[in-house]
Amino acid sequence: MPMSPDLRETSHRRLNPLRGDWVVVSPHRTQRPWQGRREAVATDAQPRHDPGCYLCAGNLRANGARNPDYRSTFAFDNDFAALKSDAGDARFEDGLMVAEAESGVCRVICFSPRHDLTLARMGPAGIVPVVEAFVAQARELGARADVRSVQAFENRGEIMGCSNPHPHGQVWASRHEPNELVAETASQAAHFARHGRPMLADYLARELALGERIVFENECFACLVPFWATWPFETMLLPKRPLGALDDLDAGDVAALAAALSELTIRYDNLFETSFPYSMGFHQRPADGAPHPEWTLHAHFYPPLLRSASVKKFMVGFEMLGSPQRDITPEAAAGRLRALPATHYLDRAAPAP
Ligand code: H2U
Ligand code: ZN
Repeated sequence: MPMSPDLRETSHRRLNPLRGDWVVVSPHRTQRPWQGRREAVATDAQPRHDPGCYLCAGNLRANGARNPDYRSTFAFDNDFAALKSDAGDARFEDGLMVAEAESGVCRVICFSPRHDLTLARMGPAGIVPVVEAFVAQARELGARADVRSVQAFENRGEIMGCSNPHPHGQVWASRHEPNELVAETASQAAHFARHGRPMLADYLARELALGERIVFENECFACLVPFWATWPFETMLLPKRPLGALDDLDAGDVAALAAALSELTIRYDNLFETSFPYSMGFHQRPADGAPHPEWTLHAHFYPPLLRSASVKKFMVGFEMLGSPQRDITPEAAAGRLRALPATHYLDRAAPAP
């Protein structure tokens, strides 16, 4: 059943069934004038190799280790790892104050030796080794007895606090499931117990039938703006066949996922004709050896930009203290992303003079 026209024009709230919470949607509010903060837009052209970059091939890192002369991707243990594997088993409990040791492994993955590239500029074939590196890391770390959950992610752009423009991502493997994963495991398990089917497979089937929040699809993956999206141009990548973890991808899935990552990041760059910032990451089943048929591998993209390269969305006030809120509807955001060209704006032929 299509959504009632009333909800398209008036304030309402939408359930996020993955997290089990709500987002407030205010479609009537998009005309609000903006006199607030504009972000500086980083437009510096980057060199192919930066002698001062700690991620470029052959360079020294901050702790004195030297990167090899790598030609494709390169993974290393984070020199300032947030989680250490030798954290021990200590536990403290005093009423409401509870603490316990948390252990893990943090790695950095350079996507390319080229300092000046981003996923949006690497092309599908160039992204295949990046997906393969995420898969290899997730497989290796997920097989460890002291790891229960593996997060593979990319934090892109100065506005997101990314420390270096060199294309890179991270993998954090931890003894405990992090908060977001605990919530997603619980909601997917509850759906599976009730319906006998994975929640996100049911969700994608419905979205493909409706079409209005689909941005694009290829043979193995679909990209959509979730019905419950919080960030203005938030998207998810979902597999069309049952996949529970990066470990389950075959060669065809890897190629299709690389193509989807390429197309999405190009569309994002085209949205405001800027190198588009975001935090993205893959969510996958717990690495506890159980089959977890309830789980569907997926990627979330959380971009901060709202209406231009220089105006970002702030999650403050009611959103920090109450619930997140959005103005542009998920349907309108999907429509805008869908209408954009799939060719990068920097590759489009300049108009004849
Ligand atoms: P971000 O750009 O998302 O901050 O990630 C860069 C990571 O690289 C960060 O976690 C690590 C930082 O700890 N790093 C090293 O491991 N070695 C270095 O020489 C510098 C940065
Ligand atoms: Zn570099």
